[in-house]
Amino acid sequence: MANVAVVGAQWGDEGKGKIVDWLSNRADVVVRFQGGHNAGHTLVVGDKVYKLSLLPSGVVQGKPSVIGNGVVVDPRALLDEIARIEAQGVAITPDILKLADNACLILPLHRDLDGAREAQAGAGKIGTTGRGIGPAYEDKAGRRAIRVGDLADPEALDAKIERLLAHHGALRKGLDLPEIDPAALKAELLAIAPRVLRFTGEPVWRQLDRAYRDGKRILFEGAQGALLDVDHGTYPYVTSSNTVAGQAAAGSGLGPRSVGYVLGIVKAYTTRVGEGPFPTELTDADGQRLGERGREFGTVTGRARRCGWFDAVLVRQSIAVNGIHGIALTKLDVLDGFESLKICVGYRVGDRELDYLPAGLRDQAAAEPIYETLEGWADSTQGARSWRDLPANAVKYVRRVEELIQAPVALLSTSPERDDTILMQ
Ligand code: 2SA
Ligand code: MG
Repeated sequence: MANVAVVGAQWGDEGKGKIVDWLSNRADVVVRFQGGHNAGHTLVVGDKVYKLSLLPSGVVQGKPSVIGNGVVVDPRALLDEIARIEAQGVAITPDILKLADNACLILPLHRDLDGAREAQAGAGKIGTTGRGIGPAYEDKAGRRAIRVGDLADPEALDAKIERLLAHHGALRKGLDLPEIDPAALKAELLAIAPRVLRFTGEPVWRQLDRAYRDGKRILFEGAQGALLDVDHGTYPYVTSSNTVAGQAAAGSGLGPRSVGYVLGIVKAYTTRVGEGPFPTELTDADGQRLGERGREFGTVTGRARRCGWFDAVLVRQSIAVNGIHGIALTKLDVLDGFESLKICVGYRVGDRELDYLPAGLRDQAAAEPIYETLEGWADSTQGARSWRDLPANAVKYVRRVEELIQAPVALLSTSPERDDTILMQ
């Protein structure tokens, strides 16, 4: 098996957790390369359900798991999550978890800013997860972030905190947030430093380079989805990181040659949480049915997800910008019992017909889907473990999806259970 990068090809929540878990069984190292605890991956293993936000899915299997430099790390959230997963009987030792010392931290002041800005924006809000992700990436790009490795250098921390607070002080004043005491922030950071630093050591890029040279199988675990990518997504209704497969290289410190296969995770219909354009959104009974049958509530914030028909235009675009070799199609069973199903094959924007999503927000919001209708199937596909178990119309749906998105279905997942996965090739 080549080194695989797994990325979401829609707006996140495509069911990456299950596929990553399935693949991490076959990998030697699992790496997160972007995002933070805004991700939410649910793993179902036997009768146990693990909910991961920041930890790479490999930890559940006891595989060496790397939080790469491209991730923004809330140290409190990290320690809480470790405690929660350990309470479920999974040991997370420094042999298992490796944290990049050049990853940037999310601090309480980032969460404050995220929340205050969203509140102030009113109807213009992004609908963020409120975890401080955006503000943390702003500070990273603004070259004033505090990084994991800085926790090991108490003396240098004062100047860094001062620099950071010079920026945040002004912002907080404008938002009526209380002033931050630098000494208190420093004390807080130093108090948790040892528990975070135990997961650091040899540079992560070097550990990964060695693993690569030794022929170890590396799995890159993406979070969110391509339509939430800060460059390629529905900007500004996006997250603040690059979520596309190219980031696997930059966000881990292993170059692009190390990624052999890009697997896109694609849900058999479409969902999104938060605000922003969504051409195939359904606000009728069909949409409600997708949400109920698909249990479409966010892992992280519990918010109900917006639901709609499969959008082949978006996914085809995603496949191009990610360089996706093949897809894992998930949650096909949610479509069981619909009399007919629609697939979006183009957009009407004013008097133009487009076969891609335009970059401008106004055009995105105005895009009217052009649909193709397919017959549904009455029988259940849930738990199907081979092609032969699928009703003929379900097979037709999958084949049509492949044609439209110009990529093969490599895996078909028919329930949250690890073993209900059909290998198509
Ligand atoms: P933020 O908090 O700054 O990243 O929010 C910006 C926008 O990005 C959306 N967002 C998400 N949408 C869906 N799923 C997300 N996380 C997963 C989950 C993860 C996954 O299951 O909850 O599949 O990896 C996620 N994270 C951010 C958010 O709704 C805003 O629209
Ligand atoms: Mg999710």
